[in-house]
Amino acid sequence: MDNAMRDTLARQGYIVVPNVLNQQQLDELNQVYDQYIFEREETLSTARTDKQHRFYIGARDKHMTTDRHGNTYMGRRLWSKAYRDLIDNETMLPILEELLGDPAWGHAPAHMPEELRPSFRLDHDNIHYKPGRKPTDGADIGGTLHGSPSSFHITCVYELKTVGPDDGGFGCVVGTHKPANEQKLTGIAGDWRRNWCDTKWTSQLPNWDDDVPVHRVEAKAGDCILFSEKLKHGTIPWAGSGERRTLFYKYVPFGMHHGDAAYDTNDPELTERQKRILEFSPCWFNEPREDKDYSANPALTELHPLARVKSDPSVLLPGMSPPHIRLTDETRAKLLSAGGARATATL
Ligand SMILES: O=C(O)CCC(=O)C(=O)O
Repeated sequence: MDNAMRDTLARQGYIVVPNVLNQQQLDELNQVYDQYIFEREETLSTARTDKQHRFYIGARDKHMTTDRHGNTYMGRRLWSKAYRDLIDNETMLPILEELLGDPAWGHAPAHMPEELRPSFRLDHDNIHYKPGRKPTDGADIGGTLHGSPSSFHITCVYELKTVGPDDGGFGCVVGTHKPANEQKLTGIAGDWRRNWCDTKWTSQLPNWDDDVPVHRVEAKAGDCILFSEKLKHGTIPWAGSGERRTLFYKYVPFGMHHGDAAYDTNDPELTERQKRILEFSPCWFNEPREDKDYSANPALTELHPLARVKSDPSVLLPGMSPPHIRLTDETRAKLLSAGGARATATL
């Protein structure tokens, strides 16, 4: 990442990295995607699924396996060399290492030891597909705004087909990864989460604050939109005459829980580096979600000895906020009493 990219990312909360994938990679990724869409359509047409939702690919078939630490993983279906290679794409890898490893960006907790900082993890992935729109097609309502300055994950958005200026797809409220700008957005009277973008089917609130403009992000096939999940973002209704084919790879700093997808790390075709990026950390700076069952994943509950109740904000780039360290009340109390001055000093 050069300084111009760093400045843009610090200001906007996202950047578009051009030409990350070449034509051969795009062809291979699209070929597997084609097959998936074909199978999906067959299943859904027999199930008579609602037309509006049929092209959203969310849950995928799973294949369970267990790693050397006794953690259980679910394999994913869109899995071929081209997809595996996206885990540690050579252009995006050094950018991710920097953003997820340097606590100045507000993703890695400040108390994470330096030797662990290069070790980030692919937390989960996602896919959005939309068929090309015809004038006779019904409304597409898009999605609500989400993301928060206390988030700590980073997403690489790979476009497998070009997204033009009025097509829709990824949109965001520029600069809202910083709390001062987020407050301008959340201070807008009305349902700003839903009414954030002017399209054929949706409208932006008339009292929108010009200091926090919405960007409809265009990208060529092969570009990667990298955004911080601190940024308020969402899906703009799809209006393109061509398809939307987008892949989302969501990464977290070492030792941070988010969605915890759990990949098949026993796949013999993964490289050592890819396995390292997929594997759960042996210990954590935050705690697992209470809404999930971690009994099959013992390593997901081990707190790192240097865990703290909050990340020290003094290391941050101007205007940035620290990651939220999710801990139970019990752990928080334990850390505060055991760590004494060390734990409270960062409060
Ligand atoms: O590109 C999009 O459709 C928005 C994606 C999104 O909201 C997300 O990844 O959380």
